[in-house]
Amino acid sequence: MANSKYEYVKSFEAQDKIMLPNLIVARIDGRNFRRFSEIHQFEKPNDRRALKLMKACAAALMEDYPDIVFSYGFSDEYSFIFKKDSKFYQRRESKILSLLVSFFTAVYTMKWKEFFQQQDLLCVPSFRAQVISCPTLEVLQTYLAWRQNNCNYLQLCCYMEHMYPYYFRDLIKFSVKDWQKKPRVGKQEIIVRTKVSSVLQFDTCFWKLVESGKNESEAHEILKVLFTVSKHAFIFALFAWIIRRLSYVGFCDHLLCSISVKRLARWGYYLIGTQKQERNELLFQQFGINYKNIHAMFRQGTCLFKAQVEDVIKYKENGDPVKRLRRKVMKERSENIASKNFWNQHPSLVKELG
Ligand code: DGT
Ligand code: MG
Ligand code: MG
Ligand code: MG
Repeated sequence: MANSKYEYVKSFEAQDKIMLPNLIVARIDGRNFRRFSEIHQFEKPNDRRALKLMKACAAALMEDYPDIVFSYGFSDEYSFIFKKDSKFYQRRESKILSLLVSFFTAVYTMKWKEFFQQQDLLCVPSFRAQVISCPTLEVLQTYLAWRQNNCNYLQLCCYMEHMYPYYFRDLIKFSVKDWQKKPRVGKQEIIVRTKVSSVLQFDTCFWKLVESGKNESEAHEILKVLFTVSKHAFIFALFAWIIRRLSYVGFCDHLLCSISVKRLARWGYYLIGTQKQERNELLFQQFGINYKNIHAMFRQGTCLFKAQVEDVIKYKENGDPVKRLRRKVMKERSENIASKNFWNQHPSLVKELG
């Protein structure tokens, strides 16, 4: 087309280059996966097969595109992070997105049977993608922490749907750990956040009970007994929260001297903790589920890394293996991305991004 009468058309192409030094992050999300998960009878609240399939697609994508150095995902989404000086498709957004999303979707259908042996693929899965260009490593870290927070929050939402009618008419969200840092007030309600692991645990118990033939209200009745003590914990923490709130406006400073707000919260936390063991027992006795083994991937999402490994590429005539260093996608690791510890433990990742 060079120097032809058609060449000028090229100038009409949309300019969508992601400028250096921005880091390229591409996030893929399943379209209408609520319906997709119902059609294919995904287990609630988390379907191991579905999550593993997503992970396999992400890993395949990372193997094929060497510029992607890290990915994080949960539910129906994955974020892919490119190394900082990537020249992949001249850093053009439309090319990157279309490639990633078509590759991912194709692998998803291709690998379906590997993970869902008993379940046919009944409708076409589709994904959409968008680029987030992060100007610095700090922004990227915040972005990932935000996604992980969403992962936690989703679990929380499942829980709220079931718990709300019984215990949370006034108390909506509650976190014994966080509440002191960020007490929040809604319009009519005091908003407190529940510790995410208990949320997940409740949800797992709930759906397992439903699966075993109980209807939803029967399941509630069983779990209600296990949750009654928590109510006291909530009241303790609420109490402590009110005192703290009052202390902001200079009220009851003398009261604060005699009551340790922290101690109250810890008390509540302890009560919730003992409950947790009982629920773990229920899960283990009735369904043979060891809760400790399953909850990291569901709660934290999945991180995929690349690491240098020695790979055998061929064998010599005398049978000796010929080895090469190769970058391979590491298996899932569920970690707390928001913590400083995470980034300290992965200096090579920081080097590739920072
Ligand atoms: P969208 O992304 O706006 O087109 O709509 P959705 O429906 O994909 O919504 P999204 O992405 O916010 O939420 C993911 C949905 O996928 C959520 O409604 C539940 C479903 N889902 C994802 N993973 C699982 C799973 O492991 N088990 C079950 N039961 N559902 C899942
Ligand atoms: Mg979706
Ligand atoms: Mg959505
Ligand atoms: Mg999603």
